[in-house]
Amino acid sequence: MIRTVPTTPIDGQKPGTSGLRKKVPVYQQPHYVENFVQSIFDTLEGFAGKTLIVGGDGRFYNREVVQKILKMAAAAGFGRIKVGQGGLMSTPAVSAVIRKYGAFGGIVLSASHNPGGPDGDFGIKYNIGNGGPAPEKITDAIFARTKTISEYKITDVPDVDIDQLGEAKIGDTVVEVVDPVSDYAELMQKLFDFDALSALFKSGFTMRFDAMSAITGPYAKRIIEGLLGAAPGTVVNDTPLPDFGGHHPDPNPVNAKELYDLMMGPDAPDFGAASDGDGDRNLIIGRGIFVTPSDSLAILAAHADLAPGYAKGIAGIARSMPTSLAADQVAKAMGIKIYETPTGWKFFGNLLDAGLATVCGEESAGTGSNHIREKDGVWAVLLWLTLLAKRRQPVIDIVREHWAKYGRNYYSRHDYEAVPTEAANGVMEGIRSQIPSLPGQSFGKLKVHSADDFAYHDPVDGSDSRNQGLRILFEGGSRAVFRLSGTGTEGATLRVYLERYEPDTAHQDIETQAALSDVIAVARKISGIVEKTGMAEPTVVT
Ligand code: VG1
Ligand code: CO
Repeated sequence: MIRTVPTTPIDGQKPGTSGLRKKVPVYQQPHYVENFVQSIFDTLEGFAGKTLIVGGDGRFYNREVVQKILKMAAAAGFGRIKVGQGGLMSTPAVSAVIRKYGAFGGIVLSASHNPGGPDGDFGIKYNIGNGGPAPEKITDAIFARTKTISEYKITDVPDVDIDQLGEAKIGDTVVEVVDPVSDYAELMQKLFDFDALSALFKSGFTMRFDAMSAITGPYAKRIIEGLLGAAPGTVVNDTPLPDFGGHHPDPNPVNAKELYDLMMGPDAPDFGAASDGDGDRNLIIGRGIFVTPSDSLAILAAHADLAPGYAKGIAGIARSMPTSLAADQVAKAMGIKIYETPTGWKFFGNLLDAGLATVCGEESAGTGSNHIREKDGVWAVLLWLTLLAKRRQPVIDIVREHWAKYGRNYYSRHDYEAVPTEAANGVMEGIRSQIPSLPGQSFGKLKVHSADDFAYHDPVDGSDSRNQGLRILFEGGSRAVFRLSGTGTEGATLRVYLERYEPDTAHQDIETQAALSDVIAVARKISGIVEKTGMAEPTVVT
């Protein structure tokens, strides 16, 4: 039944920040999926007879790719494949399921926060046995393999029915169609006090969870409405659709505008949240206040011990380099270590495995913990609910009290999207060339303390990752960081991260862009971004 198909290498199959992301039409080219999937299998060793987990966010082309993977994984010799019903499983759930069943690894089909649909994006990511994204050593090897591949193996069988729960066989391989939510929900019940959270909703607490027609709908519906008893209708846009119903499931105040407007208006519920395409990000909005992901990380880390899963306290906090320094203030006060890693969840895996960090987060709305090895949108919501159940205060008061105690890190990210690659590289090179001469220079009120090209030395496996973003640190705690996105599929995306520290409560209520105006001006001046890209303003400001 196994057919060996000759093929030739296809250019550009290099995994980025989080898997291989390309436009759907690129993925639809003959052999494109097969070459990449075979390259993953060719890179791995020792999986014969073992279990592989497969699931995706339901975006356009998900079902077709699931079938290809089932047939190829069977041909490669996996013993069992657990696939989510309908080909669906959120990224955090895949991670949880890999860990629960001691699977060899998993394949996540998603381009996460990138738009979906026939002209949207698709993505494939391999996760290792700890449940986390494959580290660079493996993704580099996969990429190398895509450049030499000459054949792939696939079983010649009809499509497997992935809509009915139960088991089928492809040759000797068992294909098990599983409920994508239940294992995940069970894990959440271990970490959080569901009785206390139910009591919160019983007391009249109201919330809206916007699943943006992506994968978290079934999870939020079952957990928040089903197990916690929130009112029906609390979870909106709860059916995963191939084109996300036209939503751009990147949960920020710009893309989740409907939720944002509701939360800023007179009819706002107590709490608002949203997640992204594959369910690993979270957006947190209180009545009248958007909580920046960096602040959210700091607040959750400071209160994680309220949840039974973290009752013993947390060992350390890890954040990606561009994420604000708010979490550092918390770590300092708690007397625990803070780790600063490059962007991308794969860099947290070793810290979590080694027990050095318990809570991790990124400025891009990713927060998570050692319960799995991915960021986790619904988890972050449940931890916020834990805090709200305990404190019975509005979100805005909790955030203000946090700032009063630790200082406020004003924070914003400016994205310049679809920039011609040469122009984007020109901006980065221009800044890089100034790095040696920047320290000591003054720009108005801001004096550069130090500047570098961020490199990370992994304290666990000793690996080094270079060129992970350009940092300019000013005296007093302000920062400007520049990086090129590793998830975009159109030209280049330049991300500019801006931050200012304000310990004085009298100055903690300024509008964010105004508060950051000096840093923004200096960042523009040093980078020459307006002249070099021809873009007077960023595409997205969050
Ligand atoms: C972006 C975010 C990064 C995140 C990555 C994957 O990467 O900045 O923090 O880990 O997306 O998130 P980049 O390289 O475009 O800046 V997800 O939820 O899209 O898998
Ligand atoms: Co995501």
